[in-house]
Amino acid sequence: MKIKTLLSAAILAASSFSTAAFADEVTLRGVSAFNLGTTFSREFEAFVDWINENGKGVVQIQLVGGPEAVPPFELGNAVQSGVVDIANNTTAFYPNLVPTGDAIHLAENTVQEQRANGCYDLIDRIHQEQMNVKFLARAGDGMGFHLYLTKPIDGPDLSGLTIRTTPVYQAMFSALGANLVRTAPGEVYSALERGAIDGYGWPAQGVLDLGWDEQTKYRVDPSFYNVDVNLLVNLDVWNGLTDEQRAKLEEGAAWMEELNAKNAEINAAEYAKQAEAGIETITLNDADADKWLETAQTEGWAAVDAVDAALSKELQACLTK
Ligand code: 173
Repeated sequence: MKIKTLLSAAILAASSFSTAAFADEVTLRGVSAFNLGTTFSREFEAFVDWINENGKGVVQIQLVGGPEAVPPFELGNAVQSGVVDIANNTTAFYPNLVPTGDAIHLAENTVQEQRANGCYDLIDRIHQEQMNVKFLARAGDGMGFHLYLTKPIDGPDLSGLTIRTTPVYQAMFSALGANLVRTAPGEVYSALERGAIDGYGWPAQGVLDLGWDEQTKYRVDPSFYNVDVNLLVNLDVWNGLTDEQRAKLEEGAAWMEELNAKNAEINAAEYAKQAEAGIETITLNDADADKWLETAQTEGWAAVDAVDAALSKELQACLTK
């Protein structure tokens, strides 16, 4: 009930999984873990537009809002319980519900390859069983994560630094000696401003549209992992849809996943904009970069192994080359 009270009563009343306009048309309420209009809501909003354009008379999505509607770390529970019908969320924000979710960003193959080799079905099954959601689609593929800093480093040693984290960076950064503080994105700017943190983990894209460049001096290269931002549909809602409605949502999902191919180009443009905004690049030398990436993969998988060794093995087999 806590989350429900955060959602505007008017919005809930207006469209509680309603069949108002057409007998067969259903409207799903969607919430994003990221501010609307910013990088990690971009694909979701494009998907919503696509569905509302191509799903007339079949299925529509009403975008309720972002983190102001449901706090990011509570969105997993909200879509699990059906307070929200469809969520745009990353596994790092719902580790309590799908503790092996970290495996997804350790993937070395593309979403399309994962659909072809059965890995998508495995990830979907885990989400259905553990979280009561249909794993509809994945955005963010083709984009890595970085460490951003307010002070320079000269190698992969983070001891003495306090770094903002999520489960994505936890295993790697702590193995490299950092002190870690877990926060939602909304708290990063003020933590930097106050000097409470010396840096933060974040993807290649999105620093500028959050204004964090004002408080950021360095980006450490190379990037590691692959971003996952996922469309999750409450499973009871999903199972209550008609075949036609589900097919339309899956068509939109495939369309959205094609957008991942643009990430290489967008990453390059974003790096150029970061440089223009005064963010310097610290490029680790070859040996240090090897250690950086080796630590990322080894510690990342060790953390998934520790949660569920059997599932970790199954995921590793279809996510790595
Ligand atoms: O750093 C984060 O908040 C995080 O884990 C994440 C994951 C996917 C997209 C953006 C941020």
